[in-house]
Amino acid sequence: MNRRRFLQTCTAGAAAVGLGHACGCRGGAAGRSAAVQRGARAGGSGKPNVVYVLADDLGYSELGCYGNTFNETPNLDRLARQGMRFTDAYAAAPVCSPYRAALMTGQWPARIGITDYLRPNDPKHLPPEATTIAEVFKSAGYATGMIGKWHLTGYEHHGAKEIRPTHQGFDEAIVSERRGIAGGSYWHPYHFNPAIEQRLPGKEYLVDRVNLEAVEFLERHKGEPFFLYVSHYAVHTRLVGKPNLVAKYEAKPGAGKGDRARKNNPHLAAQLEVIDEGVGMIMRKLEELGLAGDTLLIFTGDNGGEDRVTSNAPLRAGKSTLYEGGIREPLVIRWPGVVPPGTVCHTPTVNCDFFPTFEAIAGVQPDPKQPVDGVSILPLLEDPSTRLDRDTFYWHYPLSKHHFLGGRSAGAIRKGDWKLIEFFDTGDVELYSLADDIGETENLASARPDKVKELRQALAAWRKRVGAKIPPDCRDYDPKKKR
Ligand SMILES: [Ca+2]
Repeated sequence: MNRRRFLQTCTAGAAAVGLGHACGCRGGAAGRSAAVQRGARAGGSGKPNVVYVLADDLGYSELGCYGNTFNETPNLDRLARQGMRFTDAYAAAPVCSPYRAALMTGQWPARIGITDYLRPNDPKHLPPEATTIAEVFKSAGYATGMIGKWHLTGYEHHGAKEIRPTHQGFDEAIVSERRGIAGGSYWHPYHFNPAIEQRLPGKEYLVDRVNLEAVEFLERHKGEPFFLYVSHYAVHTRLVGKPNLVAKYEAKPGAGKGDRARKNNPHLAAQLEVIDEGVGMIMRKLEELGLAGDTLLIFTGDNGGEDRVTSNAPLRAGKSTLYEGGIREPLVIRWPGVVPPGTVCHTPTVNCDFFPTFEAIAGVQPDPKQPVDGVSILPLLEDPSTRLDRDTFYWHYPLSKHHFLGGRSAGAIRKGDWKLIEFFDTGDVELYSLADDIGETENLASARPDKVKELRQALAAWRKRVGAKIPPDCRDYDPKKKR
């Protein structure tokens, strides 16, 4: 059996039983031996580095390489030319914390029990006993670091038990919150952690600071395999761009006005430009250190853009909803020697997939005690046309009142190109054919009762499998109830 065939068999086996690890090759160990050996340069450790850059609330349509003509993202566009761009990359949730829980553990948010964003005094946190991607890398001898937003715990400052990144496998947690998320605190001193000392001259801007810390981490750990998670607080509202960049975008044709513009938002564009600049700094630093060929560089977002400050068109709606605008994300991955440059992958993926993918890359045998819902995407990284034997994705987002951005208590399933959203508040369902209606404009529920029945049953069966609950107060509530 050749390597690719073996990988496919492995993925198929994993999908068939619903666990990313259940196959004999344990999440793609064969993929590792082949892909990793090709990715790692002669004389290297054989353990490729991984840099995962996450932008907060960055929608599907903001990057130049995703068709945006107002924002300027030259470095990310270059990254896409050198790597692979995904058109159907999903977030496991339409808001922050559950996305991050899924990223860390490879599990659906419903399984791990974090389905909404955590409040500052939340008694919930990512359980310390869960194995995280940082712990996976650490067990393989990697240096692990995260910079920026964590949002997987309540905070001591607000009377909660605080489980920090350093409790979850990260050796270093830099410029990270100790009292709630940034929420517009983009200038030093940072409201989310006043203990952070200024390091940049003049008025220090948070996105610049995160970028600086990222390249310094690379320099510090150049001699060993490393995993770096760069988790920007931008572009979460309230949007605050650097004045010179805001002025630049305000002067462009078609510019929206102010930080609440619903299209061509100059503040969003200004913030995104600095994130893009940081990706350029990381690319340059990797080149300079001779590590570009040994490093997977990943860029993505955690949930859809807030559609009161931007547009996710052609997708419908945005953050907090289970329409595509809330859950479909930009994803670009570069890995010289493994990922063919300038490729586009249309196979759907979800961010739970990174956990088994990283296990395969690091050569770590999975912990049999931790079920994993994602599958390794290594076969896609080598060949984007590979068909994974996994075609169904699930979302579970029970709310006891509407999200303040409009999201409703709901669950959703995508199977092939069919997508069903089941609203828990009213019991209504909507059915869309994404193949010819990416904007979810035509509800086919009454035209296709057979499909509705099939998908509803599959969604209910999945909820049972992963222990997803719909609390009574998340059904039939008064939509006007105040949060
Ligand atoms: Ca977010």
